[in-house]
Amino acid sequence: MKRVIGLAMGAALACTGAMVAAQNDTAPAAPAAPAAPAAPSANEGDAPKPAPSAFLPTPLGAGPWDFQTEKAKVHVEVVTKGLDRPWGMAFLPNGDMLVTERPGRLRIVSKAGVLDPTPIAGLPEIYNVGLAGLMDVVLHPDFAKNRLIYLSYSKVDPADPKNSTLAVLRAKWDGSHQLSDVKDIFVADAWFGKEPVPTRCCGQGPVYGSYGGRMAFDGEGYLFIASGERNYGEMAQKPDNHFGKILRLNDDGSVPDDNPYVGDKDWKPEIWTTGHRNPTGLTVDPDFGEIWSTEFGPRGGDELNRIQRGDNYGWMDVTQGHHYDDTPAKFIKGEAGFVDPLAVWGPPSANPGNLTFYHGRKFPGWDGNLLIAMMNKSLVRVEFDAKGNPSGKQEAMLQDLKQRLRDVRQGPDGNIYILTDEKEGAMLRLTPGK
Ligand SMILES: [Ca+2]
Repeated sequence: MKRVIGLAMGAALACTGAMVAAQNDTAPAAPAAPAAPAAPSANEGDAPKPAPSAFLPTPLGAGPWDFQTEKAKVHVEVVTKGLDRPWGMAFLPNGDMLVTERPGRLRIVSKAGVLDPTPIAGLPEIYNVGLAGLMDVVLHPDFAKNRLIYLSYSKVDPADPKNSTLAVLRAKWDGSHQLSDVKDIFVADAWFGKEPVPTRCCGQGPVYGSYGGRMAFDGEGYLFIASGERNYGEMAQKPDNHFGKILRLNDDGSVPDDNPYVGDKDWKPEIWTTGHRNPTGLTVDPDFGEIWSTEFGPRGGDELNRIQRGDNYGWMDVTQGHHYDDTPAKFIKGEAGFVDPLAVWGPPSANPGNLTFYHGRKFPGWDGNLLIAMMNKSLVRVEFDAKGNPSGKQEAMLQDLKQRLRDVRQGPDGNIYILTDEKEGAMLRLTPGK
């Protein structure tokens, strides 16, 4: 099954350019953001200071809200407020949820929607300057038996408070307010920020951004980690580091023997794919086992990619976005040796967060579609063609909420859960409307 699909998709890649062009036409309408005076700090779509009005947060309100979308009626309700920049969520076997907050807290939200006021203790020191902080949470595939969880975060260099990197810890959590057996199973060789900061091209952003940080287990129990290029794009094409790479590890952090570059002394063995900018979306299609990722382009050039073993996704040689200082991109698309995105947005940027495949019948017409949480304040639904590629048909939804959307997941109840990337952040639940 997988092989057949793989072949079909390989053939389909040949016409990627045309599809991308088509999708540009149907890209969701993003608010026409005024050019930010401090453009590089607008990485990840965060508000520059002073903030133009388009970037100011809008209070969510109490809800609920009902929307008639193209194919389905959607009822949106607040599960909980009181979350500070929530970044990732994981559903527990009993229906409760773990939620990360970027400043460095791990919270419990009960199945009934009650936010436990006491964060779970036992996290290491977390670097939370700028867009750094605590990022994703995932459960071990055998969590019900072994109680292991994984957290991605930005780790500070004990010897230099300006130097940081992406790290992943594994811990045991017994359901209390305390983690145990906390251990880094991966620390990216992507330390950056110490002075003197190397000279970089193209007006790249601050040294405390672009960590990536999203994680996902595939059906075979391998842990995939999206590692950002830290606004040091010159490193993303170099194989001897973890800047701008997607990585594949065993559940204990060791390197699987069949990773593509194992045994090649020029490459870090954890590397699965290379040439990424800031991938903050990563998911596994439960039907086909494929891995999909979103990543931030520079100004525009945000991407949706199917992540395949050993491929090179281009950054920073190939991009359909604009560099912040208007340096022309070296290559745009169709370059030999590089994989082009299957959908691309902007400029203006859509700022994609996490993504998930929806499977079910609660939302008519959505089965098999991708849902992408966008920080341009929309939930984008991506349709597919018969070959399993994005068809070019997209729908942007939930814009009326005016919330930056960071994470989207399908819950065990078949409903859709969203985290808003706001200081006054919330978890939302989408159920079928009437
Ligand atoms: Ca790319």
